[in-house]
Order: sequence, then structure tokens, then C-alpha cells
Amino acid sequence: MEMPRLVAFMDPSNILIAGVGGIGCAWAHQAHQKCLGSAHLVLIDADDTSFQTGEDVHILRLGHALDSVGCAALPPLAEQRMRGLSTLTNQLLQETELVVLLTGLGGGVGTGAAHEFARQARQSGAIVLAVAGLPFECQTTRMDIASEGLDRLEQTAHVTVRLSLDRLARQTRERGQLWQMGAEWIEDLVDGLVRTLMRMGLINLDLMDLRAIVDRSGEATMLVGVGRPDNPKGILEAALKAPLAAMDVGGAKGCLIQVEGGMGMTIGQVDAVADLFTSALDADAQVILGARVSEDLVDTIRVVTLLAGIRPS
Ligand SMILES: Nc1nc2c(ncn2[C@@H]2O[C@H](COP(=O)(O)OP(=O)(O)O)[C@@H](O)[C@H]2O)c(=O)[nH]1
Ligand SMILES: [Mg+2]
Repeated sequence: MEMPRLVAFMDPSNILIAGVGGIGCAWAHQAHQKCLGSAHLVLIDADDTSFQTGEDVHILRLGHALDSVGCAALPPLAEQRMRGLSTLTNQLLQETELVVLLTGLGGGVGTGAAHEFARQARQSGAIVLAVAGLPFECQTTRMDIASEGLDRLEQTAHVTVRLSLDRLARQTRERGQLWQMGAEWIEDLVDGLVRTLMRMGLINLDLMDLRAIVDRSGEATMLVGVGRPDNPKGILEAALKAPLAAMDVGGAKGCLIQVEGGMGMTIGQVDAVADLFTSALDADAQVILGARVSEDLVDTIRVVTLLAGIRPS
């Protein structure tokens, strides 16, 4: 096996966006562009075309001959190669407190290497939030491959959000875009999370709050909504349009909610949005609320919620 390459300079920043596999790398790259400077980026793949160099990007190359997607033998090979990089990964993860892992399941690399990377990250003490794209429903072979990778990712990551490529594609088609490019939802989610955790707000949230939520048993998911301050209902509706695989969030027992708005945002507006977003939760749900003002948001409120302790439906 050829020597893996790590193009990197280690930096003590503690949020790492990780893309695993072709789609995962594309999503991670796009998300990182949006929150440049606040998070690091690692791209993990077997295929050099996934690697966008030139900025502060770490690259973990899993070696060639892994990229003919759809072959069931490939995920174990990718997993094994990922395991072989654990020394490099440990180095990379030394300062990392939070990993946002993006991947598309159903091919070789994402399916095999994502859960192994998540395991390594968790072992080094990081919180791992994963977003996993699920194959199109007509791709039954890929779906079978994906479901095994998903099981293992869900067992490993603190939170695994299932993203339906069917729903993603439908939405991007409505906007006249290619589905491969329709990763705005992912960008907003990652950007929102990074902002939530990196910057100080009116009401501060920190990693301990996040831990308190993600350590709950049951399923977890995340929602992002953007809209006008005077229309909290519209923000919730926008959030519920996310291309997530179907999941009933009604009974969630834990919720972290970050409300971000422009200079004129009032506590009343924060309350109204938070009330609406939490109204469907379990009556005893633990809710942690954060809010912050951002000059770049004009007449807009963005809400990022992480819901946990959801009973599997
Ligand atoms: N229809 C279609 N689906 C794709 C395409 N590329 C990726 N996918 C979907 O995305 C999943 C992951 O793909 P990819 O990230 O390229 O796989 P990996 O690099 O081997 O991990 C696949 O299982 C498919 O469901 C494509 O060009 N066409
Ligand atoms: Mg690939």
C-alpha cells in the first residue's frame, strides 16, 4: 500500500469539518467555504479529484482502486485503509472538540470509512455529529450497502442525521439546480453549528451544553430554519422542509436551540421563535437556548436546533 499523504498544518482550532467519500468531500468543501476561518476541514477519499487544495485543508488519502462505487467488497477495504491511518488521524484530532462529519452512503469510501473515522474521533474525545446522505430509493443495491454503513455510523457518532437524496434532489430540482450542488441545507446547518459553538452570544452555549444534549439515548436530528423576524411560523416551516429522512421529532426529550438575528433582534422575537420550535417536544424536555446578534444578518433570523432523545419510530 502506498504511503498516505497528509497535507496539513496543525492548528489549535477545535472544530473540524470532515468529508468522507466523493459526495461527502464536495459537501464538506462547500460548507467549509461558508464558515472559513472558524473551522478546519479534512477531506477523506480514495479519489484525488475530491481534494480541493489551496486553502487550509487536511487531506487523508485512502489509496487508489477504491472508487468503483457499488461494489460490496469496497466498504471493508475503505474501513481497513482508514484504520491504517489512525496515527495520522490521532494527530489531526488532537485539538479537536467537535467533528461535523459529512458523507454519502452507498458507495465504497463513505460507507466503509465514515464510521471508522467517527470511531477514531470519538476515541480521541471529540463530539461527533454526522450527516449521512442515503442513496436514491431506486438504487436498491446501494441502499443495501448504505444501510450497513448507516447502522455502524449511528452506533459510533453521537448524532447521525439521515439526509434523503430523493428529497434533496426534489428540492434542488424545484430551484433549478443540480442535486449534487444542492447542499445549501448542509451549508446552513454546518455554518449554524459552527457559529453556535464558536462565538459568544446574548445567552452563551458551549460544548458542555452540547454534550448534555447529545449524550441522551434515542435518535437525534438537527433542523435549520431561516426567515423574517416577524414570521416565526415561516421559520419553523422552512426548517421542516429540510431534506431529512422522515422522523417524528415530536417526542424529543432534549433540545439545543440557537437563535441568531440581526442588530435589531429583540428578546421577544427570540422567545417567540424558541417557543414555536419547542412546542412539539416532550413536556419534560430539557431545552437549552442560545441567542446571538450578528451584524451580517439583516432582517433575518436563523435558527439551528439539535433534537435528541427521540424514540425510534
Ligand atoms: N444517481 C447517482 N447517484 C450518485 C452519484 N454519485 C453519488 N451518488 C449517490 O451517493 C452515494 C455516495 O456516493 P460517493 O460519495 O461518490 O461514494 P464514495 O466516494 O464511494 O463514498 C451513492 O451511493 C449514490 O447513492 C451519481 O452520479 N448518480
Ligand atoms: Mg467516490
